[in-house]
Amino acid sequence: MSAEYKYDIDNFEVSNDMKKNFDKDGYTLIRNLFSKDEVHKIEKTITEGGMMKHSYMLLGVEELYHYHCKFLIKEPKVGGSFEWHQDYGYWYNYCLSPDMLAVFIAVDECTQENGGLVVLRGTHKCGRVDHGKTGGQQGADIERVELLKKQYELVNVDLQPGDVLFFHCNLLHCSGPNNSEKRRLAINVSYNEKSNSPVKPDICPEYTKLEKVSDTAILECQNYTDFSGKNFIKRGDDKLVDFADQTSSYEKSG
Ligand SMILES: O=C(O)CCC(=O)C(=O)O
Repeated sequence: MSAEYKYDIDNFEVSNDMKKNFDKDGYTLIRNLFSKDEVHKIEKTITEGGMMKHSYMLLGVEELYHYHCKFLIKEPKVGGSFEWHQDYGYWYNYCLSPDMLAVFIAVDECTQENGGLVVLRGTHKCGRVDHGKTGGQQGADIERVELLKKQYELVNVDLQPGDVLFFHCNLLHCSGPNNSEKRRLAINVSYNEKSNSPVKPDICPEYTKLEKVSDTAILECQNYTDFSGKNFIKRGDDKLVDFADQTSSYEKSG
């Protein structure tokens, strides 16, 4: 496992050591980046604020902007595996450089038991692998993944609520099904570099200045239900809709 860091709100900065680890392994794990109270508020916004109707079953150096964000829910016993893939395997269709990053935030415990992440440490250095249909999803070329598995370490990334994994868009990763009794809720936030804005029409936004908020913004926020101004991807036909414009097909039983 790569080095892990623990968040301390009064004394935390991105160190050279963290950057070095990210360059070497393709990811950096920050434990407890979100406190219990923050995680509780995030969870409440997703599960009680009405966002669930937008869910669907799963079948550094430059200025960054928010590319998109998804909440990833694996209900107990419903499966929800992700095939081996690189995020840039898809984003390549719109953005010319792999100068992009994913930030995986555990809202529930995300362990191997309930479909947590598995990464192939260091594979962000291998370039983009071809992606095609695998098991009903877009996944990385299986033959190449099998070869890479012989040379790169497979790491189970088990996260507790509030832990955050920052990972490079070319890092190969996957996750198994949730066969357990525990729900697995996470948020994956992606960032892109300013100069790497999509060059083709994309449902994800072009460069838009990212306004930083304070470290206490989540705790101060009292809005769980107003998503005005936010767009959601419409299930199935890759179109953007606003919050009201989606009929719920979220089924707890899967
Ligand atoms: O939620 C998961 O288990 C994996 C998500 C993932 O790999 C992705 O969103 O790219």
